Amino acid sequence: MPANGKEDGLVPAVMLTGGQALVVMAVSLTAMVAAIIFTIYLDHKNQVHPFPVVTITMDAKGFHPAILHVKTGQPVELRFVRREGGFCTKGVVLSHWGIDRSLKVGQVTSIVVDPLKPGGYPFHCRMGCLKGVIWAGT
Ligand SMILES: [Cu+2]
Repeated sequence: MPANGKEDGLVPAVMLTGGQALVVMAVSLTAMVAAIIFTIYLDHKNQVHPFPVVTITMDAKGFHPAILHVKTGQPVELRFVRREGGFCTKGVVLSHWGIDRSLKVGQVTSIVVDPLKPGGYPFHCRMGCLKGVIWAGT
């Protein structure tokens, strides 16, 4: 039997004294903490884009895609690309967030939104004739 019966379940193959068991535990804990810190570091390093990006082109017929499916509670970057110079594609309105942004022909306009609750978040041109919706699900 080891000096301290409690260590039996931890290291059954080796008989450890209480002091040795403490050292093993300390080393394991240190390794675990180091692994966690390293994982966080790697995550941080790899996060070029911390949230999803969706590109939406816009022409006289509307938004493409007009229906987006995203995750609730996570920001999403919408990249609007205006394909033509018609009056309808001059801007996009995301009323839930109070956003009204002008779009320039051939340019990318980035808008980050955060759908906090599941459901539909409509967007449209300034007159409301071209429509789309962001569906936030789980
Ligand atoms: Cu319009």
